[in-house]
Formats: sequence, C-alpha cells, structure tokens
Amino acid sequence: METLDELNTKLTERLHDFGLECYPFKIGWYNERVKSGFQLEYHEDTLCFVVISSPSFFEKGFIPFVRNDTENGSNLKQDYLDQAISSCLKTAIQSIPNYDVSVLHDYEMRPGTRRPKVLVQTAGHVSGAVYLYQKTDINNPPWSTDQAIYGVCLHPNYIGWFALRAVIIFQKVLVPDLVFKPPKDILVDETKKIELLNRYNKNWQDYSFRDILPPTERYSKLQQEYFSTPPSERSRLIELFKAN
Ligand code: B12
Repeated sequence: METLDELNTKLTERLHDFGLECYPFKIGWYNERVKSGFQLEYHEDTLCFVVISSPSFFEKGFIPFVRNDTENGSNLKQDYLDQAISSCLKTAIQSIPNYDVSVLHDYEMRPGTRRPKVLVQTAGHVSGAVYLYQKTDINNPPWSTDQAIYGVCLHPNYIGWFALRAVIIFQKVLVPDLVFKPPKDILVDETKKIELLNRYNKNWQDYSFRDILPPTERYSKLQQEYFSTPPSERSRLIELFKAN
C-alpha cells in the first residue's frame, strides 16, 4: 500500500494530464463545518481529495473525451461535461488499484432529497485549495438578514476560473497525521468581499466575479462560448470538436 504522499503524487499526476487538480483533506474537517444532513458517514480520519477543474480541463480532458466518444454522447440523460469528468476520474482511479474508493460528484443528490451528496465548496475550503467567502464572513453586511446570499470560492491562481467537481473518498485509508493547511484569503479588504458576493449573486452570468482579481489563466474563448450556449444547442459545437 502507498503512503499518503505516494497516493497524493500519483493521483495528482494522473489528474494533471486532464487539467484536473486534487487536494487532500480528512472527513472530520468537513463534518465539523456542515450541518448533520450534509455530513459524510465515515471515520473522521478518512482520507478524501477534492477535485478541481482548471481552465485547461476543457482542452485537455473534455475535447479529447468528446473526440473518443464513438457513441456520440452515449448517455444523453447526463451532461456531456459531467460524463467527461466521470470518465477522467475513473481512468485516474483505476491506475491506483486495490483501494475502496467512492466518488461523489458535485451534481449528485442524496436519494429522495434535494440535498447534494457533498458540498464541494466546504470540501475545497477545508482542503486549503480554495477559500469559501460567505455572508457570515462579513462584519457589516449591506444585505437584509433574510436575503439569501450564496457563498463562492476563489482559487489563489485561477481566482474564479475553475469549478469544484467531486470528492474522492479512500474509504479505508485513515490519515490521522494529515496536517491542516488553511486556504489563502486573497481578498483582505471587506469591501472587496462584499463586491465578490454581489457579483456572484447578482451578475454571475457576466463572469465578472471570476475576475475580482487578475487570474493567471481564464477559460478559452471556445470554452466560454460552449458554456454560454444553452445545452440544447451545444450539438453544433460538439460536432465541431469531433471534426477537428
Ligand atoms: C444547489 C446549487 C446551486 C443553487 C443554489 C445555490 C446554493 N449555494 O445553495 C443555484 C441554482 C441558485 C445555483 C446557482 C449557481 N451556481 Co451553484 N451549486 C449548487 C450546488 C449543486 C449545491 C449547493 C448547495 O446546495 N448548498 C447548500 C447550502 C446550505 O450550502 P452552504 O450555503 O455552502 O452552507 C454550508 C456552509 O456554510 C457550511 N459551513 C458552515 N459554517 C462554515 C464555516 C466554514 C469556514 C466553511 C468552509 C463552511 C461552513 O455549512 C453549511 C451547510 O450546513 C453546488 C455544488 C455542490 N455539490 O456543492 C453548486 C455550486 C455552488 N454552484 C456553482 C456555480 C458556479 C453557480 C452559478 C454561477 C451557475 C453556474 N453553475 O455557472 C450560479 C451562481 C449563483 C446565483 N447567483 O444564482 C459552483 C461555485 C464555484 C465556486 N467558485 O464557488 C458550485 C460549487 C458548482 C461547481 N461545480 O463548481 N447553484
């Protein structure tokens, strides 16, 4: 069996080829933060990784998946991009055999409820990869107490140009010695945090929350075009990816 460092390195390398990144954390760190309905029922020292798609996932993971998919969106009930993530994660995990691994995707709901299986933003924060900015962080909020303001994560390099895709649980691997690494709060000033939450909640379609600070990389023009095209009209772009 691999050590934690070996597992981390292997998974990181495999996912990197697809433009995906992973960061380890313990289930206990996640469970301490969320309400009981969102907790994950494993030993508190259980090893997990949160998976982030970087801007290059589209070109390194998604387009190659589309090109290799001979069945043409074989499972049309599922979003094509979600299928690509799932396929990349399967490939990466299969290359590290002999572990009981469970994957919880961002879009999966607990059966019979409308609650997600996992809150990937909280997972991202406790892994140290991204900082989750929430209404409760603001000392003098400009919003009324009953106004719903959704929280948003920022990555130190990609700022808002990434997505939190999944949590991988190594069900029988306990890592009591994993050291907690707090995420970087890159918005030191409260006005900027309010601005971020306003952009994310009120104008998320204009993408401006993703540029609250200058990122090292953004989604390509093609990727932005794909996401801004309604899912029912994406087949033209899919055909284009297949043909080139
Ligand atoms: C449901 C959902 C929505 C819903 C409701 C949003 C919401 N937050 O409830 C709707 C449809 C409105 C929505 C919209 C959008 N969404 Co959305 N959504 C989700 C989804 C599937 C679940 C979120 C959820 O149900 N949260 C439940 C609430 C209760 O959680 P919470 O508010 O975080 O509360 C918890 C924390 O506060 C925690 N907690 C308490 N104290 C503390 C303290 C600390 C320090 C920490 C860390 C945690 C913590 O405990 C609480 C739970 O008990 C997530 C993916 C996922 N599986 O997590 C994506 C997700 C949040 N959405 C995302 C995005 C990008 C969007 C959109 C921009 C559209 C899009 N996909 O492009 C818009 C923007 C919002 C808007 N203006 O409409 C991204 C956010 C990425 C980021 N950078 O943070 C996510 C993570 C999806 C992804 N794949 O990356 N979304």
